[in-house]
Amino acid sequence: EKECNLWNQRRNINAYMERLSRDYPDIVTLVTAGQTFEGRSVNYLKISTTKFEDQTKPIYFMDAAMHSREWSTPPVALYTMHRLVEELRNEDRDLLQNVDWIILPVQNPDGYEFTHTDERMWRKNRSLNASVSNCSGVDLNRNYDIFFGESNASQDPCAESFSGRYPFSEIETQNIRDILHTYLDRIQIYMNIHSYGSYVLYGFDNATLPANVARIHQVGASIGAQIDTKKLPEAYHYHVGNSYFVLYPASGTSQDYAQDIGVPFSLTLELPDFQKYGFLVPPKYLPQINEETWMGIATAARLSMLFY
Ligand code: 0X9
Ligand code: ZN
Repeated sequence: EKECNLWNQRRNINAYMERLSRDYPDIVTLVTAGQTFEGRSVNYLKISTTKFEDQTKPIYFMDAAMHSREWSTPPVALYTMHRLVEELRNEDRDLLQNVDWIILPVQNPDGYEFTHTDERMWRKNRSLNASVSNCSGVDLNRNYDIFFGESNASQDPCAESFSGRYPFSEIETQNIRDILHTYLDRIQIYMNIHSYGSYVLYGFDNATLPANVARIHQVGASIGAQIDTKKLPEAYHYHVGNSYFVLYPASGTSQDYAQDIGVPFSLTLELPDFQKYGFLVPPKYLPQINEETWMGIATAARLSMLFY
C-alpha cells in the first residue's frame, strides 16, 4: 500500500527514480541535468527500449514543479514513469516501443524544498543576488529567452513574477534549455506541467501562432477531451487554446521558448483544482489527477506520433 503510493510522496522522488533505474536498467537511465542555486541535483529519467540510440524515434519530454507550490505536478510525472515502466499495460506497449521519454519531475528543487520548510506558497526559485536586492527568487517561467520581459513579468526582484535580470540567468532554466537543445531534432512534444486551472495551452505570448497550429490544437484538444471523459464531476472541463487568449500573456516562458526553437508540439498543462483548492489540492485527489492526466499524455503521444 505504502509502496504503491511512492510516486505521491515528496521525500521519495529521488529514491523512486533511483529504484526504477536500478530495477529496470535495460530501459531506465537516471540522469542529473545539472545543479540548482543551492546545490541540489535536478534529476530526470530517460525511458527507452533502445537506450536512446535509435535516432528515428520521437522523444516526449515533460517537466513539472517549475513553480514550487504546484505540488500536484511531480506526482503526475512520477506516475507516468510508473505506468511506462512498472505497470505497462498491453494496450500501452506502443508508447514504450515507439517513443523515448525524458521525464523531469522537479525543475525547481530549491523552491520545492522551501515550500515544505518555510513558505507553502513560494513560486520562484531561491537564487539571491545580495548586491542588488535582499529579495530571493526568479520566476523560472519568465526567465527563458523569448519575448523576455515584455508582459506579465516584473523587473522587481521582490515580485512574484520577477523575470531575472537577463534571459537564462538561472541555472534551473539553463538545465532545461540544455536538454531541449541536446535532443532538439527528436523532441516531438515538450509538456510543461503546472497547476492549476484545467488548461492545455500552446502558441506564443505575443498572440501569434505557430505555423502548425491546427495540428497543435488537435493534439491539445485530444488531451483535454480525453481527460474530460475521466474527470470528476467537481472538476472543470479543460480549456484548450493559445495561452495569450485563453489565460493571459506571459513572456519568457519555457512553452514559448521550446516552440520557438522548433519543438513541434510545445504545451503547458494546468492541472485541475476541483473548483476550490487552488494550489492546495488534497492528497486524496492525486490518484485521480495522475490517472486522468496519464490518459491525456498517452493520447498526445499517440496522436503526435502520426505527425512525426
Ligand atoms: O504564469 C505562468 O507561468 C503559468 N501559470 S501558473 O499559474 N502555473 O503560474 C502559465 C503559463 C502559461 N504559458 C504561457 N503563457 N506561455
Ligand atoms: Zn505554474
